[in-house]
Amino acid sequence: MVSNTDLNVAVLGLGYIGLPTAAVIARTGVKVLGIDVSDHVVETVNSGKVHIEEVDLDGLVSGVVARGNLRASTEIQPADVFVIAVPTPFAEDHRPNVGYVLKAATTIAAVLKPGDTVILESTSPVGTTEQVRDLLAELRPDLKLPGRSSETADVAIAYCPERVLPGRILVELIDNDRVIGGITPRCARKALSFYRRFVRGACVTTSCRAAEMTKLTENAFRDVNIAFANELSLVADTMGVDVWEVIRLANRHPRVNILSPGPGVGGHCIAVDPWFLVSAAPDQTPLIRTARQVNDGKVAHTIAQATALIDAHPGVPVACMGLAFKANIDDFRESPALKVAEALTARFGARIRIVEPYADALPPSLAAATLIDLDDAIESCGIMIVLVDHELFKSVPLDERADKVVYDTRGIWPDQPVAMPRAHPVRLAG
Ligand code: SAJ
Repeated sequence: MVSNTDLNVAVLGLGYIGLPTAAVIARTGVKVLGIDVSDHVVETVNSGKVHIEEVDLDGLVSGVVARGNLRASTEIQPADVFVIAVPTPFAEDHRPNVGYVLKAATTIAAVLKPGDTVILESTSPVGTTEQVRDLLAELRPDLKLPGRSSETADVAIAYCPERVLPGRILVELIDNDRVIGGITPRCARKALSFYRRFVRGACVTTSCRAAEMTKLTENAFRDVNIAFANELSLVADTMGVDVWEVIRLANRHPRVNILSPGPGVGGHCIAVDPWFLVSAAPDQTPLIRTARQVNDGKVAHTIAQATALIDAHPGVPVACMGLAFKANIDDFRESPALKVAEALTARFGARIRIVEPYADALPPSLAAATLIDLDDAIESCGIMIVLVDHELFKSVPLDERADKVVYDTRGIWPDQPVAMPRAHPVRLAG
């Protein structure tokens, strides 16, 4: 096996997954070139800094850049292993867009040589790895590509989905098990030998199609389970029961493990990936589709509840607690909290105060609101709407909020005297 110091790896896409992946590989002594289309990203990384917030990533990146093991560029160079970690968004009709993946494959085609390995990590619809193979075959007719004939292929192509949780990325990149799907078993074994260099978790090999579907299945599983919790919260509201208590009690059953309701499901994964299954098999996925609709519908429900509460207390300043899509991160993409804050700001204007420890300024959509800190909110706001379960918010003791009107969508203050508006009828989104 080639030693780490003799291996050259190119990581295409230096986002939330690509940059931590590139840095973790570079830490093992491998020479890593990070490719990104953004000059800003490339310059930031080359100066040893990071353009995204992730626990401990800044120190890691500055170290591997200083040692010369990680470098960024907008231009591809030859490498032994290519890792594609670009976004796979979906269009208005929820169909996945694999355009960035195919563009990355086109970039790789220019420098691909016999012996190389190409690994797709981006969450992708089933069949995308084969699509990458077909594109490479078209662009490089001089190379023998896997699965197209019985001859031994010149290059290996595999799919290995990332599974890391924002906020724990550097730990989970090393410790999580990995599913490695090859176009052929030989491809899978080649990719396996690469992941073994830096992954401590078990690495399991399979076909690329099974690996692609596994990734979508994991996120659809979580979405369906959150939808169950969100639906329960609507039922409990209607019945005047505390959903958090019900879930706590039900979870004492040895085979019940209900997740937490919230103001909706955000982020760029759980709210997106289930649609890849639905759009591939619309007639077979009523449950997965409905879960998406229940979770999206929870945003509108939260807005309606909060609006009713604010209307019932004219003139009282309102603290919207949190904008991030989940606790303790600075990521606001697809954030239900942000959507709720936007709707309330559009309606109530300057009455809305935002508390978000992870934001330095408010986005233009919240221009009419004010960003204040937690102490100011406790002092000045009679209504508190908890949208994110940041640790900072959990630490507010009851005596500092006992006299507030609270709408706690995350269940962080179980001791709060109840002050919820009446439930609204369930509406499915989309
Ligand atoms: N949420 C709830 N209730 C819960 C759990 C989550 O409302 O009980 C909400 C969160 O507040 C957030 C959204 O769901 O708005 C998603 O958060 P998350 O923590 O469930 O997931 P992500 O999007 O940060 O990361 C997920 C993870 N997938 C699974 O847990 C199956 C991660 O391992 C994946 O790598 C990531 O998606 C991805 O990139 O696909």
